[in-house]
Amino acid sequence: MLQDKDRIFQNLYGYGDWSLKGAKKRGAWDNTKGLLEKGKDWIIAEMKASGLRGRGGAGFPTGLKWSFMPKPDPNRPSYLVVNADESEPGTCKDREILRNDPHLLVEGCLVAGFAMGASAAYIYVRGEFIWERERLQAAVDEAYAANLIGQKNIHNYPFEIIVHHGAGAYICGEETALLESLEGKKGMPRLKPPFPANMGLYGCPTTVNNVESIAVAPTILRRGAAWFSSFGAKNNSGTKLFSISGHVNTPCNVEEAMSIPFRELIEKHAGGVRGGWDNLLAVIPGGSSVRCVPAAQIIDTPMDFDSLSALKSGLGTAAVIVMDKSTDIVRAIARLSMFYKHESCGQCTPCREGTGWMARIMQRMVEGRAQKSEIDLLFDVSKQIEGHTICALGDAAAWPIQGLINHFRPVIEARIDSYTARADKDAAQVAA
Ligand code: L3W
Ligand code: SF4
Repeated sequence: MLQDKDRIFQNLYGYGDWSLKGAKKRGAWDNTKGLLEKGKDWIIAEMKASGLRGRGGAGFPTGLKWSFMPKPDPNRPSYLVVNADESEPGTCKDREILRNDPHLLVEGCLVAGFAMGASAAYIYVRGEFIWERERLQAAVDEAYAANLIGQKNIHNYPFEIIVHHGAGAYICGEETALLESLEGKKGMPRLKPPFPANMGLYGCPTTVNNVESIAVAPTILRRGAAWFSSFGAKNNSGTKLFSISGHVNTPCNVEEAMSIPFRELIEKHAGGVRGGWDNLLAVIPGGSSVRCVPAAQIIDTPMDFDSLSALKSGLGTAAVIVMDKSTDIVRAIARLSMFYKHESCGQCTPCREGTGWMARIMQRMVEGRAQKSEIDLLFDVSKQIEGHTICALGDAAAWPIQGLINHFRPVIEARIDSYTARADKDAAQVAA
């Protein structure tokens, strides 16, 4: 288990002082100038060596992403954009950073912005996060007042931070929809390539990173890449915030070492599964956009990108949704299908039509009012959506259904049988 001294987020639960004074006592803003003086190349090399992979869901290597930014051009500014539009069902970790340790993010923006030659950071905050946005803005204001950021600051690197409040659309968490929204347009994903590093905000080079990815950067640089990469497994290093919800005794957010086995994570921090381990049905380990994993497969699995991918699921945002045997798993996945139908931006046909089609047939599966042959049809439709859309929302809508069919087909079939038997009985009674 990770020791307290190795936790980057020392004020995750908000017991301490969130302000600049409190943050400095915990080590934030400690010799930031010294870090910058080591130069951009050193920062990017150190981030690469740390093995940090993006904490927003995709797990793309952070140092590598920063290295994609072109050399500074006076006619074409570069930007850092922080994705604080945390909306993935089950995920509530970035919210705690904004509330309780916002200076880690503010300092991270300066360090990351410097490394990639950005003149400003835009932090895009989820629409529903009203007082989180106020808290973040207060921290940014403190940083300006203390000359830590701004055009003239003690770090000798002119840098602005702008907090932008979204309007509450899940799709604006997709990086290019977020950029459209920042530009004042409807939040609709762009085709990639070009990637934001070449053509991002206002057509300029831009890196979009998750809140947690940026907030951990200063501590990694201060304590060293070797320290960070000593946690977790190869290619899955570091510490990680997990949001544990559902049928556990004490749901929580916790920072743990990456690759901690699922059972250990739940026993140590969430008080075990409600009703004991024999009562575990399945887990969605990475926010709603990944396939569920049945109990027997996940119990001893290391909670990291590669181990969960090997189970055809994913670490995603590390939002661990635990379901015990009281769960109606068909209804639970049908509810997610409704969510994706509602959040689809509608600009590409497989997603616009497919999410609605899947949600309707899932509702019939919940009731048992379906033909067994439709299970394969549903799977086939999900396969036609996967990989055939502009952004990852299409995949995200398809995967939970594929997980359900792969692992729980007998549950769907039993429901259809039960409905058919009831219907036959009713028909016989009417005939009699
Ligand atoms: C330059 C290349 N840049 C990739 C960059 C790209 C992006 C990052 C990852 O989706 C997933 C999604 C959700 N040159 C590049 C390049 N990049 N190749 O690397 O890209 P990608 O396309 O793998 O992922 P994505 O589009 O960022 C994110 C899943 O995360 N998810 C989470 C969703 C919700 C939240 C939230 O509420 N906070 O994140 C959970 O699973 O479904 O699959 O920056 O530009 N050649
Ligand atoms: Fe919009 Fe869905 Fe297409 Fe993404 S996949 S661009 S959400 S219609």
